[in-house]
Amino acid sequence: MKKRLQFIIVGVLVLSLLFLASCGADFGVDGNAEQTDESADGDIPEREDLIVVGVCQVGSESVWRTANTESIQQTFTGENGYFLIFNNARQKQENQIKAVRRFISQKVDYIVISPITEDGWDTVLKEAQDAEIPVILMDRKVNVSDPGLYTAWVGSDFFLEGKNAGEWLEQYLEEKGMSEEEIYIVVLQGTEGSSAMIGRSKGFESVADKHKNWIILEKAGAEYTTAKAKEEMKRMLGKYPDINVVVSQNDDMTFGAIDAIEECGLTVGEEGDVILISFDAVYTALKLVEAGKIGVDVECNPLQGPYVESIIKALEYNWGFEKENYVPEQVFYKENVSEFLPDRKY
Ligand code: GZL
Repeated sequence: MKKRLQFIIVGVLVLSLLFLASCGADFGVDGNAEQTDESADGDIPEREDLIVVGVCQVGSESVWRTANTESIQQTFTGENGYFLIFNNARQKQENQIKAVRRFISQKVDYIVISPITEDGWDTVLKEAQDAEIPVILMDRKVNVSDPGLYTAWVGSDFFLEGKNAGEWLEQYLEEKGMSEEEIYIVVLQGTEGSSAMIGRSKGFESVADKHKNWIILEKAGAEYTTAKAKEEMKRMLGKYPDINVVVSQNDDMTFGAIDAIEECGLTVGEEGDVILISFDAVYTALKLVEAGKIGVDVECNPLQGPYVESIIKALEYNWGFEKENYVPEQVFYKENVSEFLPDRKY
């Protein structure tokens, strides 16, 4: 159902934004108000010529997340024909569910969600369906009884990411003549129950299970953050006398792991004590791949705004579209990374 936002005169808009700022709203890149938990629940004025999109983001836990948010905010701008209401759930699913309910009461045209975890979405997605507001999932997935509760999904193949990481390790060990040696592995996992954590774990383990000499000592939750990963890595270095490989499910955690390893007097990289496997492929991490400190970085492409917009356009103009939409990504290692660095966008 098409509802358009009547563009009110600039003076009234500025006064409204100043009022929102005084009651704790944050503002997005192009000045559209970000709704926080404290924001008013009032209806958006009758809409004429802008498509209103309510976006419910996981949080701001990582460099990847920042790039993902920027992609959304650079896509859904006023000049592109959108009014963006952006909510940062700060890692809490309850905040996401509240934001979705607020979007429903505000009668937005579309709801976009990056679900923090996969479970717990049936009820609120049914409410959006009853309100006839299409829901597009971005980045992570949901585990619901009826896939009809969401219109489409844009994101990565997390299982393949994990499998690619495992196959890189297979090849690396073979090249080093270590295929038969006992390899002690610890895993720094992302948010428990998140699609990326589930997929990357299963994908890597689908390869590890083929190697009896690969011993996964522990899988530690570190919430995709540098601080938690450093803490967990330090703890595991004290617990296990021999760690050969760290599988870190995002670059921010890898940065924390490197700090912990080096503070313990150990070294990382090909000639070092510990081999690092990472995910996301943000620029800073790729520089560490080039320097030989990270062995492999499996890209997870955060630039998903245009893909989400293409689904909204398809819905607006009754074009066809896929239910599942995978973003392009690749695997970086010392031998190939340098050629890609100049053009990296995040
Ligand atoms: C992956 C995304 C993950 C990233 C982390 O699609 O959900 O969440 O790998 C981010 O950096 O925090």
